Amino acid sequence: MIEFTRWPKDQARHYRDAGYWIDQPLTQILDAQLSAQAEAVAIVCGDRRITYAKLDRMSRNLAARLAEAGLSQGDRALVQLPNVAEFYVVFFALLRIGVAPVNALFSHRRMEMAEYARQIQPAVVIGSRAHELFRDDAFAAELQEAGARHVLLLGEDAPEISLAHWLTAGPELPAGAGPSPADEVAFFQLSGGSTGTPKLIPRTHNDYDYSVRASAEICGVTSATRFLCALPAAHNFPLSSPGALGVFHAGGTVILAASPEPLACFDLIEAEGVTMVPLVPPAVALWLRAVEESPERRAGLATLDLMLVGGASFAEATARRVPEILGCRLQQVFGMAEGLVNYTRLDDPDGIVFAMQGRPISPDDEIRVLDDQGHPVPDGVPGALATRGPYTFRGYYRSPEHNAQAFDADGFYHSGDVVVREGGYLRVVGRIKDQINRGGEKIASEEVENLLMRHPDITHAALVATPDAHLGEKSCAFLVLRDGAARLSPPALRRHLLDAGVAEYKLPDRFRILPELPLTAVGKIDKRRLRDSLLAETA
Ligand code: J2J
Repeated sequence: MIEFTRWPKDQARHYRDAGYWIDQPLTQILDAQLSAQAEAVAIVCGDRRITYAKLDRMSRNLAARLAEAGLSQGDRALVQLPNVAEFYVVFFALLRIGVAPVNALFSHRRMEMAEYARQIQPAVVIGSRAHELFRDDAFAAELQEAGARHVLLLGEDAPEISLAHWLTAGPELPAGAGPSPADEVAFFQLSGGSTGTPKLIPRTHNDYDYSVRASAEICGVTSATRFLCALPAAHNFPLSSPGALGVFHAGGTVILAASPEPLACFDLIEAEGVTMVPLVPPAVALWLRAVEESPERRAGLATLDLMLVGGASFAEATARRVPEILGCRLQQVFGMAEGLVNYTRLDDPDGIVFAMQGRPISPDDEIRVLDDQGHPVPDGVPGALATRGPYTFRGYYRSPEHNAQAFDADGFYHSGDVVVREGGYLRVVGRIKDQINRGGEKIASEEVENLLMRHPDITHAALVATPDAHLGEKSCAFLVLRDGAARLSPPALRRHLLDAGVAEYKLPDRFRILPELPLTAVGKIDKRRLRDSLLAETA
């Protein structure tokens, strides 16, 4: 079994007694639909309409072939697929034989992928020829040298390594194969991160399944729901809040889009009768603008009933325009891949729906809002969010030092968000973690700083957030150069980072060279002063 930090026994017992943990594997989501409505369409992907029966068949085919190839419970997989039906096929296939995937984002590049591989030592890697890393066989060979037994690729013809081939009928699933027990690790979620290396979040069947079931109910998902997945399918929000899994749980249909670009999405909404869509705030702004520019576009959105917005801070003024301009209801979501998810409720008054980021899913989500000394603050006063509960993890994978900082003695996870609590609802008002939230994409400052400092001419680096009208935040890197170093241009700096293999969304939007970085009284880099200096520049 895969090691992870378990919940204390008494809490685990309570979560079972309360009916949150029902000891079913996540594959039960599919099994249930197979008996209920096998011929209903589960996924629309381009021209393909994939029924629940077909989704089940393809994922069983892959599971059986992988089992025959020697994969079994406790193995790990590294998966990187774009928004295609195969993403869900592969997810269920791996879970069916107890293989735990890391689902990397398609925007991840060599650095992230190599780091995930280093951490989980995957037995199988599933990628796409459409990604630069798998365009030729060099990276696949590297992974195989490091121990991966199989690399399967979407868009490949050679049967031995063609994902499409592995999805066709082959051997029977061996009798002994099956999902890992429900209180063991099902898969790893990706942390937005605030440390030098990307961190992985072990999620068990029990905890994730509860968050999915409860989310589906809170968001009113039914078999009539037609859900547009335009955010990266692997991300926790479109996967589980209520996400594609919540839609499969209720027997609805997931319609895949390549990106949240409004015009392509509007066409899909009209053609497919989409009823529900999760979006990040910058995408909402694009959708609003597209309808404001051409009001006749609104008619095509007639079926759209509910827009879920989360991932980054969402201005109340923009929130109010969602029903007004797009003609649908709004539900705010404040969630995290680590666990805790908050929703405004469908029957909440406007004052809450537009101004708050929601309240927790579960009556047993415990929330603490703390001051600098770790003491609880009263309602209405901003403080740091700490939480534990039936679907909030208890430790990053193999990261004892970081866990010692991220968790307190009571097992509460400190998310690094600054929130205000009012009447049980939370509003996100700031952040204490060293992270940049670039339109919902999270950048760990330390990770980029370390890469910058690998440049021979850079002695100090500090990455800070700057306000941005469209993305909410962009990033600016402050650099100190080695004495006598020639000036470095922004393109040269970006090239240095791209050569290091980092995802493009992590590239600093701006660079500033300083003779030295300002320090706080205790000798740490004074990021507040750096941020203020940027504000002064634009003022
Ligand atoms: C402000 N900040 C928010 C919000 C997340 C549902 C929805 C989102 C995520 C997600 C998710 C925010 N307002 N409404 O996993 O299941 C910031 C916070 C939080 C971090 C988590 C889900 N919603 N955030 O965004 O793991 O800083 O998950 O701690 O990517 O995003 O990021 P992530």
